[in-house]
Amino acid sequence: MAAGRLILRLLRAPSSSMAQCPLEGVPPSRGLHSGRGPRRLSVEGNIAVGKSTFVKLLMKTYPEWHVATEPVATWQNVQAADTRTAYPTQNLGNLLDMMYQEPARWSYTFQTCSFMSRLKIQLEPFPEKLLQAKKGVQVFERSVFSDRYIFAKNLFENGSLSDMEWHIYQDWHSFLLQEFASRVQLHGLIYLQASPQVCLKRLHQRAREEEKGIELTYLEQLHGQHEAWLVHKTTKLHFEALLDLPVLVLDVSDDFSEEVTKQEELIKKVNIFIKSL
Ligand code: UDP
Ligand code: D5M
Ligand code: MG
Repeated sequence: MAAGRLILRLLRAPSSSMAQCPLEGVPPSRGLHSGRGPRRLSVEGNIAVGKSTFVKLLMKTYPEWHVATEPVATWQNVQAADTRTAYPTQNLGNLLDMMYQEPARWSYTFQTCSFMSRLKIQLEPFPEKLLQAKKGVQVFERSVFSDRYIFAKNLFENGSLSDMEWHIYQDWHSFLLQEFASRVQLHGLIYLQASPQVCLKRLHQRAREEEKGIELTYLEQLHGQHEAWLVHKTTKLHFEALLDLPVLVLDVSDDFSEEVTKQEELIKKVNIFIKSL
């Protein structure tokens, strides 16, 4: 049996929370990074908490880093491609909108689409600038893991995915990520934390058309999923590589989009975190 297969057991994360670390918000070094290749991080957090704003700040501060934003535009405009040339041939519609309009009909389809787009991004070869950098850093806006442990899990729990869909989803998610384990590995997570109320305010401010029906209850559910996975560590995980993954919790309740002092404070914590990996 391949060693990777032994990993696929139902495992539970240890109960200790990085948020309880003595150095506020910064976990101790776990030595997870082998010293070769870039450090790979994912920025996690509720809808509209400020992930895109935050990764833009990282790009501005560290132009040498490689940052992959969430492929929302792909989901808003799903294209059928010619099977031989791979050129888009037909616009199939806005899957993000379809999911919010009819969750029970489209949530499973959305999971297949979002997972595939995230997997492709996480599997992309390292860009040249990262290969040349001595200590390269690659940052993803969300990951194949939040797809499952935040969204798919929540959609199952709120009834938008059936037992059958949830079972099939978990089966292929585990299988594929076990196969690609070393290539999708992350070295740390940055959790942007704010109350569901703050997120709702920012969501209204952003005014993305597809999201106008989102209610506080949905953001509360997603907040609970983030806290369970990244703070309380009570979410049952299925990949050994996730179990001891360092988590940097950043409180972004106060506006950081225009506040230079707040931005500097966040960047300082990220800096210490990266060095600890
Ligand atoms: N935003 C804000 N203050 C912040 C962070 C974000 O007002 O400290 C606004 C941002 O300008 C945008 C909305 O909140 O209008 C959602 O931010 P973003 O798209 O970055 O959130 P994401 O969904 O990527 O987490
Ligand atoms: O997230 C972008 C939008 O996409 C937001 O409406 C949430 C939604 N999203 C992202 N991933 C998923 C999955 N896997 N299932 C359901 N909905 C999802 P934002 O937080 O605005 O960057
Ligand atoms: Mg975003």
